[in-house]
Amino acid sequence: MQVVFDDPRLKPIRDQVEAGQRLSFEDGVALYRTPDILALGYLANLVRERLHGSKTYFNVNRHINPTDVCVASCRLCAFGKRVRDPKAYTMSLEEVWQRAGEGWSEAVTEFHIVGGLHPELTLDWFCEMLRGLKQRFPGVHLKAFTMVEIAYLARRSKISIRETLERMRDAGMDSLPGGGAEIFNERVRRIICDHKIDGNEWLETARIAHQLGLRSNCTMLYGHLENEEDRTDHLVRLRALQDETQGFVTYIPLAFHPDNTPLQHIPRTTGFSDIKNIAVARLMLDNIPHIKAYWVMMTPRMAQIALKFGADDLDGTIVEERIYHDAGATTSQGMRRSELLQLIRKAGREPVERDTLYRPVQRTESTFTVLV
Ligand code: V47
Repeated sequence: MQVVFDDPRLKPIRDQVEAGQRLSFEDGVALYRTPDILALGYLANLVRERLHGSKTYFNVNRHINPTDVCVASCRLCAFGKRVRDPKAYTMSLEEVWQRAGEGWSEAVTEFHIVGGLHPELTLDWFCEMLRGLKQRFPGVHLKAFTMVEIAYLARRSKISIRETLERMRDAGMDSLPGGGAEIFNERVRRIICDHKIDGNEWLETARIAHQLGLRSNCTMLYGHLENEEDRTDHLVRLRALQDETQGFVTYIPLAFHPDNTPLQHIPRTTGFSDIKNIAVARLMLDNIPHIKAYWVMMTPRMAQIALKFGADDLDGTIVEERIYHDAGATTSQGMRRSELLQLIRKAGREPVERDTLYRPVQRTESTFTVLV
């Protein structure tokens, strides 16, 4: 099929993508600036199908947020609460373990565990939580704690990030989710999350995790105060670390949801920019295998469209999502496995249930085996 490219800036990029060559920072900025979303989609889909054909991955997972108490007070966030806020909650260990087993009967393969930066919960408490989960759910992968949580716990425990990660790994942590990266540019980061670790510290924590053999995801928060250069810089820095460690599994672009945050005057992102962020990522991140269209964030309909614009993954069943719903998300809090299958098929793609590390999962009734 001969696709007409309206934007002349995309012609040399097209040649490079077709030849499988790496795109530069300048190319990234041009991709973010182009209004030619269909040409962008064509190129991103070319790469997506080269890597994965029509396969579209999802998993059966459950989110657990043990606490929303957070000392950071980031302007981007509607989830974190001060310790004395009457609306704040902190689960006991028993509650975490009980919550993990609740919800739908479908056997989960992953717990996705993240929370606020609590001023009192200790590293030992989190290790106990992990050990208790592993004991009760030995077959479930524990994807737990953002780089920000790891760095915070290391500082509070007065030990290195390496030792913190080693202790958590030994307690049962299998990999790390991609949150907390936000945007690496210091000017913008200072405004949206000034009490968090900076971009270099986020990358260094990921580097150490990868060196210890732990895989992780990575994210970028867009649609607030950042510009095209900031976004491209973020992707290029993730790509450089990936060249070094090969530790990132999936990249997830996260659209800023402003409701109930101090930045609620900022308008919501459009479907156009959500799709564009998927496509540019697929083209720039030539060394990260998977691009996730997080359906909670994008809405299921836009996530379906994203599957033709570079994304090959939709995330999972989730069961109970809080971070985006506190910030005004109108999507449901979870989705059944059968609904995800249908969503992917209706988008003209081939669903593949995966575990956290993208090994196919085969189900018989309510049990599952990971095919290695
Ligand atoms: O770290 C917080 C972002 C992240 C808001 O690794 C917000 O598989 C938008 O990282 N509007 C948490 N975004 C979510 C996350 C994630 C989600 C799904 C899958 C994976 C994975 C990771 O959400 C936070 C922050 O970057 N966030 N507040 C907000 N108001």
